[in-house]
Amino acid sequence: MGMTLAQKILKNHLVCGEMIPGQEIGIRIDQTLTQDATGTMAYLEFEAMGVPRVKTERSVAYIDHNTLQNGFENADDHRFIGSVCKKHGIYFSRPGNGICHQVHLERFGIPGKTLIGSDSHTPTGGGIGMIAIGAGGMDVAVAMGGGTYYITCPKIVKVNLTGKLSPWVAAKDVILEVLRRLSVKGGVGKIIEYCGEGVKTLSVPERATITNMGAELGATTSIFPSDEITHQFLKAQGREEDYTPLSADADAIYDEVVEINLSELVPLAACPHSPDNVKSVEEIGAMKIDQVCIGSCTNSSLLDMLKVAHILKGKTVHPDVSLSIAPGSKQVLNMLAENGALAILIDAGARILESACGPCIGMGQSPNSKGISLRTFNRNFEGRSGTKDGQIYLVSPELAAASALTGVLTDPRTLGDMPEFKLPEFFTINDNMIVPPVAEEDMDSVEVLRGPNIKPFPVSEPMADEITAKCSLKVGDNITTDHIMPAGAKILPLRSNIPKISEYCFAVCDEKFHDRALELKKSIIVGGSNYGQGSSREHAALAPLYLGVKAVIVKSFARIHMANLINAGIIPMTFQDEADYDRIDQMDELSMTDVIAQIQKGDTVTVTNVTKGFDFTVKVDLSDRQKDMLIAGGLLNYTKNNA
Ligand code: MIC
Ligand code: SF4
Repeated sequence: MGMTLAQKILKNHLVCGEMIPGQEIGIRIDQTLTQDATGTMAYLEFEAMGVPRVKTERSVAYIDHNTLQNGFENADDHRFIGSVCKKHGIYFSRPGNGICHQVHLERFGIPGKTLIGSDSHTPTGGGIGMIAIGAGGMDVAVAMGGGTYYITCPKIVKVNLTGKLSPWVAAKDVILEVLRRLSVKGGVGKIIEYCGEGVKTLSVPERATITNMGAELGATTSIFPSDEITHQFLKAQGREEDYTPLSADADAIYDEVVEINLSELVPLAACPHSPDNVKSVEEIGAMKIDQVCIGSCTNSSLLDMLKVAHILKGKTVHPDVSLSIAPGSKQVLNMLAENGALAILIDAGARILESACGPCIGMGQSPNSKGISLRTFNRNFEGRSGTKDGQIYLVSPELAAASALTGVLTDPRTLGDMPEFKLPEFFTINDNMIVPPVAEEDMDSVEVLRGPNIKPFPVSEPMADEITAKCSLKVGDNITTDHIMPAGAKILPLRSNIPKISEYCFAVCDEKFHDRALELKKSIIVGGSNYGQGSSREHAALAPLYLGVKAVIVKSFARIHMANLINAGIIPMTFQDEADYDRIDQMDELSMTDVIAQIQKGDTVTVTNVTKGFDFTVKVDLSDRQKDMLIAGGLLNYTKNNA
């Protein structure tokens, strides 16, 4: 039987388990990446493991999230990460060098390799045929130490692309269409594999836009074949030797097939407050806008910027609109400067930001009250922009630039003929902002620099056999990790200080949660479906751990967050009968006995709602390894016990 591309790469890296969808498999990881907002924790965890040098083929640390330095915290963390990298064998991409996913695609990604990153948009690497997966910091730390990475063997969905995009319709519209059809939960437990004739019409940066935002489907990852277009891209990056042609077998069997005719797509936008709330520009109409932000790991490539420059050339940003642009990497910014496009952007009135995540993670450029902001980003969760009532629409760079000029949502197809936008034959290569580690024999000479904001991470305890605790919080469906552990310029500098950052835990849903949880000492959270979607931030598990949360009972979980809970020693439980969700209120007392034996023996645990006087069943549908890890009290304890 033929294999899909994803299956081939997974099989090549299989360490344990059987490639049967739904079963746990362990894979060998060739490359890792971290960014600074999750990296400090990941490197503290790596240090705690006591492995002197990373064992991967390539590990890279990027500084791109916490670049607003209005206090010592972020700068201290950058220095900490830089020094750890130097010592332990990790390449360090300095602040200013760009967004992790963009730079990794340009300089390090290799078709057929496996990559895990402590950032949910790591699947960007799927644009050049990698199996690139977002993970929690602890999983990345273990992989750096040479440990196996475990996932649930995914189902493979084929997205069969036919036709060719019409002028001014973009790669962003492809992924928005997939999100419109499949929703933010549609990819859970699946890898999305792009195939078909239409693939050949898409450049590597366009493919990377699509795989990047596959994270919003909840997918394990997304992947494109590695073909002649990949070859040309790697050659233009001076890395032709990294090219291997890779594709699915002609008779590969997929679990699902989605047909998309590129020729039929139209400009789309994801409306507030979810990436799957997708409408066509026509349906939304000529809405007045206040702000446009172009950039983020989804749409900040040279190709994107050249399109924007073409649209803005000789024009002025509408007087009622603020336009900011963050090119994705130093390479992109450099090339824009060299070819004159940067002058065009500046001339039109764009506010040029440094090559970093910036407004995407609420690091500045929050819109005005109730402001309508068009962004080329990948997430528009409520409050993420930094303005609670901001109305964020996710759109293509073409649509964003056209609208920045008119002040209203504008169909880019009104721009007239579209010139052909081609990638350069050679990119400008200068890796002077990537610091290599010292040789192993010199590692003792490197001092790790720790700022006062870096506090040890909370240590979890082995699982208790009886858990009696109140429900400290009840929330609804689609809770994101931005709800659980918000980001933004004020909170992000606390990423290496769990006691402090936990003051903001769930503040978006309930400002009193932190105090209540601390007062209760131990508690249980109850939630709806797709709980923990979005970011990979393990802080969304570490802060609840610090606040005494012992278990989370929900209708269903998002993949990375569930793994992070297990790593932190918090039991993820799902309702066997979802109707029981309605029978629990916040502050009800819940009790379970013989927890360890029940989890060891089967996949269910009986919970008593002491307050309301009834029993209900929850599923703890985990692999034996995950069960052992929970019983040991999380990944670090488990690793220590097994060492
Ligand atoms: C995000 O886009 O939400 C982030 C910020 O990049 C996160 C990581 C983080 O919270 O640090 C992600 O996507 O994993
Ligand atoms: Fe950075 Fe935004 Fe991409 Fe996250 S989604 S890595 S914050 S640019």
